[in-house]
Amino acid sequence: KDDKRMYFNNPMWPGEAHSLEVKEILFKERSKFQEVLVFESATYGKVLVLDGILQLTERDEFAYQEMIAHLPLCSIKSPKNVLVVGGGDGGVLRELARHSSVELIDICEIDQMVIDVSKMFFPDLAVGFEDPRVHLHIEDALEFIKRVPKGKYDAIIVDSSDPVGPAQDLVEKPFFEMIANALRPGGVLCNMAESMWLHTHLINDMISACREVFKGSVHYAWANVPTYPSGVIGFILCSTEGPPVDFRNPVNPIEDLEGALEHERELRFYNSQIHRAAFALPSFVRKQVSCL
Ligand code: AAT
Repeated sequence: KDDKRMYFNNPMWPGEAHSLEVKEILFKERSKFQEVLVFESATYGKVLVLDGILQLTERDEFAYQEMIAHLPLCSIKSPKNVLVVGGGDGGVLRELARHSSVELIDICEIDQMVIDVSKMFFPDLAVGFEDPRVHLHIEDALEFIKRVPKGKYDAIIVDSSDPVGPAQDLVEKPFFEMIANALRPGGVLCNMAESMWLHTHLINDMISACREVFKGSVHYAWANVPTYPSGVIGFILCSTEGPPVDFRNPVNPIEDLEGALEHERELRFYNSQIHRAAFALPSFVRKQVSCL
């Protein structure tokens, strides 16, 4: 009975759980912010778990990292300055490296232990930190963002954990206001935005807050990632007032970017067709999620 209670009591997805067979626990420690766990699974490679919530597996991480990075960066011409919030594993940085127009990548991750663990167990993701354009800031993003000069970034990617724990404030309007301030006119935000099967309420709240703050456009896109709850994950894409951004049609197609496809790691999920398709929403979502 206790096992059952433990298994099904996550507030983000009560009453359901997805299992992976554990072959071996490789790392388990409590950082200042969360419990960090890495295990070798039977069929998905190594898995990173924070506070009991799966963050990535070696087998399907590319779908999430490619989408959260390229949806925003392929929606504007020649992005130069980019901020990543969270993303301490380095996977998003690895994807940003494909964009040769990018000159500066700031990353603000709250937990040094996530970075250390990624360097130890996920070298294919942590490789992202080796790019000389990357500048690492270990801090709560809520504090970091306050000091960013107005209009500094062309794109901001919020690759943060679910809003229970240290990422709680990152889905609220005050944070979005600071993000909008940190973006140039016509700059873009791509924010991890949960599952349309499980979190319509949260998605609705995030979209309404974004609509109030971002005077350009606000859209929802999604991708399937088998090991995230319900097998899908969404993204909110917003632009600030300025040159209009039509997220649904990539103006900076990845196929035309020099070096992006010939990179030593090939793209395994994202392409321009997937980009366009990601904005097509099932009817129940169009009905339940307001203002899309
Ligand atoms: N690319 C892997 C996916 C993640 S990792 C989320 C990261 O956000 C974690 O490393 C966590 O330490 C960091 N983080 C959480 N709160 C903050 C904060 N306030 N400031 C800076 N970084 C933060 C996300 C997976 C999504 C899972 C969907 N269910």
